[in-house]
Amino acid sequence: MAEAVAPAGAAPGRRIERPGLRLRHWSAWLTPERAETLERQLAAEVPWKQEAITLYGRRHPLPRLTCWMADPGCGYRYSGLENVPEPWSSAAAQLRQELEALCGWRFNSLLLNRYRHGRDAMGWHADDEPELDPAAPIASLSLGTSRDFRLRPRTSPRRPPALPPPEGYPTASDHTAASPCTPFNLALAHGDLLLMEPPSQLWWQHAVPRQLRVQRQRLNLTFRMVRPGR
Ligand SMILES: O=C(O)CCC(=O)C(=O)O
Repeated sequence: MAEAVAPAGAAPGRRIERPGLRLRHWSAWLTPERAETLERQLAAEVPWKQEAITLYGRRHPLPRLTCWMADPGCGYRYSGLENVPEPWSSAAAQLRQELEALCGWRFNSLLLNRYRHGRDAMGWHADDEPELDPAAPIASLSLGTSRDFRLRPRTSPRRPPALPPPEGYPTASDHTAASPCTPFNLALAHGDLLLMEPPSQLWWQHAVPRQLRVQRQRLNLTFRMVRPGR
C-alpha cells in the first residue's frame, strides 16, 4: 500500500492513529483568504441538488445538498442513489491538482456536501462502496463554519473475512470500554484538510451530527479514487 507523501517543504499534517485508523489533519491547510474565496466560488458555481432516498416506500430528502464531480465513466452509488458525474468546475479541478501533489495519489472524483446550517448532517457510515479503490486515501477539505466530525469503530466491520482485526481493535464484548478505540470528535474548521488513509474505512465509521446552534453553512469536499466500471 503506497504511503501518502507530502512534497518537500510541506508540513506533514498531524497524525491521528488508532487501531485500524490512520488520519492526517492539516489545520488551516488553506489560508483564511483562499478558503473564503473558494467557499464563495463553490457555493455559486456548483450545481447543488437535494437528493432523496426511498425507505419503506417513503421519500426522504437528504439533510444536505450534494454534487458528484468526476472524470467520465466514474459513476458512484451510495444510499441507493446513482450519482451521474458533473464535469469538474474550475475551482475543484485546481484543488484536485494541489491535493494530488500533496498526497502523491491521483483522484478521479469528488463528492461535495453543503450543510446549509446545523440541522443539515450526515449519519454514521464508512466510505467503503465497491466502486472506491480501497488502497487509495480520501482527502477531505472543509470550508465555512466549523462542524464536529465524529469517529467510532465499526460494530460489524464489512471486510474480507480472512482479514484479522488490527491489534488493540475492540471485540464485540469490549466495544463500549475505554480503549484506544473510544469514539472521538474532531472539529473541522475553515480551510482544514483531513486525509483518511487505508485501512480506516474498513474498521471505522464517521458522521457529521446535527448541531442545532450552528447557523452558517459548511462545505465539505471529499476527493476519491473510484475504479471505473465497477
Ligand atoms: O462532511 C464531512 O466532513 C464528511 C463527509 C462524508 O462523510 C462523506 O462525504 O462521505
